[in-house]
Amino acid sequence: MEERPLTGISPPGRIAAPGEGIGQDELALAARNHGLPLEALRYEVTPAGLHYVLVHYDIPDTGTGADWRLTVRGRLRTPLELRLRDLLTLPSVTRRVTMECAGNGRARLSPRPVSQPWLVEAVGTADWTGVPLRAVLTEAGVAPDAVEAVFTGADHGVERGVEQDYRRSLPLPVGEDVLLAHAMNGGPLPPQHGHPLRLVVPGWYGMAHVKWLRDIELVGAAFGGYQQATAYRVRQSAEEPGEPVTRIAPRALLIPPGFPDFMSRTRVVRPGPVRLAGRAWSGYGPVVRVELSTDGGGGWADAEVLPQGGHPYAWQGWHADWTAAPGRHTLLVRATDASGRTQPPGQPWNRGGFGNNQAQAVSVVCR
Ligand SMILES: Nc1nc2c(c(=O)[nH]1)N[C@H]1C(S)=C(S)[C@@H](COP(=O)(O)O)O[C@H]1N2
Ligand SMILES: [Mo]
Repeated sequence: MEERPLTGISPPGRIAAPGEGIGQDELALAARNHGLPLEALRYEVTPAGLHYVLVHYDIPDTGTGADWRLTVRGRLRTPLELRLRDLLTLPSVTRRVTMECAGNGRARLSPRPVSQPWLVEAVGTADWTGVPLRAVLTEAGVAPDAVEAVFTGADHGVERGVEQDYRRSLPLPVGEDVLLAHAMNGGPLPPQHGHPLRLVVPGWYGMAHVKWLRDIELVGAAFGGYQQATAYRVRQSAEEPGEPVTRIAPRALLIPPGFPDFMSRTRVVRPGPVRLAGRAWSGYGPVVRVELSTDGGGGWADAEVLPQGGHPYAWQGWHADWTAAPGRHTLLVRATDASGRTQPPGQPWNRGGFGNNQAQAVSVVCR
């Protein structure tokens, strides 16, 4: 359905007051939308149940998926109504893709935009199997005056006073890497990850990867829907139009070394050699450098970065050796990609809390 106002239940967009703690509203979102337990960075491919989850509204009831239909319509030659089983007969490809929520890092911002309060854990890597979107669009015959494809999920809700289906667009022509994915890590999509069909847009932040995909419409003008023109814009003030959120900024994360304290999550390591390792990724090309500081940013040394190994959209492993001395330490890590983008020491602040890729800091006690 078309977006329409539904007023009286949506709180306005809000920035937390200085020193204001995480509220019940943020906790309610955090308890639904889980992150990657950071020790799971050890897996090259994230087991599906450990992959981060973000769902704006409810996980829709998609049944067994047997009756699922994807409609393809708008500015094209032949409108299509594809049953899932028809899609499954088309040639599929599998791509290893690192996906990250654009709001990752939001809860570290000061002042904090009030929304899903991610720290750094909204990331995961999966093997997505699906039909290249281009193959379906070619079959439908895209009209010359089509400028964008609009993707609609089966989920429905209200956000900031706008009742809507979750809906996002991509400019045409779409990349040859974009998939209509029907499998994750070799099995059917789990309900929370878009069963039975989702879009996968390698290199882009999560919001573009529309789950529970039921409709694609080719349109002749830029899509101005809520998730495109109101949400997911980088802006300093509520009034400015801002820039759209698109590709993933570089980030490196550490597999937490040693063992944790339950509440503070401070890490404990023993004196002597410690292997530090983690993953690094960027939506702008391969990571070419990972640097590590073991003294809170005083000095930096290069870690060894593993090559992409045939998976251009997946994170890369990295490691470095550290000789831990008794005491308290702050480990910092930052990635630089082939485009020259890197991670700032401070926070790139914006009202939505998008793309905050400031270098990760990990507190370690050695004793
Ligand atoms: N239909 C639909 N698609 C969606 C969303 C949603 O709420 N509804 N959330 C988006 C956001 S913001 C992110 S970060 C990713 C998360 O994908 P995952 O839960 O499979 O990790 O899905 C995207 N696709
Ligand atoms: Mo997201």
